[in-house]
Amino acid sequence: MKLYNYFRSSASYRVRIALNYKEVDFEYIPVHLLNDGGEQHKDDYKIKNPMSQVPTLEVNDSTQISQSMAIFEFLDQLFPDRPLIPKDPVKGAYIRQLCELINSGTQPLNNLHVLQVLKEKFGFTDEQKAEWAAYFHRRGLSAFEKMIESKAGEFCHGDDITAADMFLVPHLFAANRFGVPAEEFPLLKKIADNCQGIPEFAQAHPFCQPDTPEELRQK
Ligand SMILES: N[C@@H](CCC(=O)N[C@@H](CS)C(=O)NCC(=O)O)C(=O)O
Repeated sequence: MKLYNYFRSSASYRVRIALNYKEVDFEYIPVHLLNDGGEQHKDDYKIKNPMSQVPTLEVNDSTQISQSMAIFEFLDQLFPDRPLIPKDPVKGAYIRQLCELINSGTQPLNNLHVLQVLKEKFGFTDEQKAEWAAYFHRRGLSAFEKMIESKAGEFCHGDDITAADMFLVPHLFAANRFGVPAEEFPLLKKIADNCQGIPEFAQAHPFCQPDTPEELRQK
């Protein structure tokens, strides 16, 4: 499989963790979101992903899957061992709800394209853009923390690693870039620290990918 992705993209980071967790070998194809107006907007990439976003998982010449949630469900169906989303309906709904809180309720508001449109079409200053992004990051992460309070253990779902942890860790990384440090959410920070000790998470970190710029690369 080929994963079209970008080192710093939180949705790409989610999928890298899941692929590592399922022990799937994949070819890393970088798509630079800023260079040359953004490689995600090039015609040859838009054939694979008409939304001009990463990640896209290419399974073969005729199967390209975008949307990290769809990729997670696909991986669980193809490789049922080590489920990302529990099969139990109630537990499964709890994990999907946490993933969607990030995937549809928080991350899209801070997406690169949204922030570019706010500036270019609606006249936001860089300061207003940063304020907007921080507001929505805080709103989502506060709700996420509330939602897991009574169920968390080492991870979001007791002591089991699930998709919720794989959505949370990249999102905290993204929020930090917008001036919202994980320290504001002690329970989330604890879980993220636990996750970072797991090789499948650590190997997916943005600072050790093939397209990580030299100045950010973890030594
Ligand atoms: N819901 C999508 C989100 C994909 C997404 O927003 N990707 C961002 C990077 S994290 C992107 O490609 N942005 C490019 C742009 O905004 O131009 C998923 O889960 O895959």
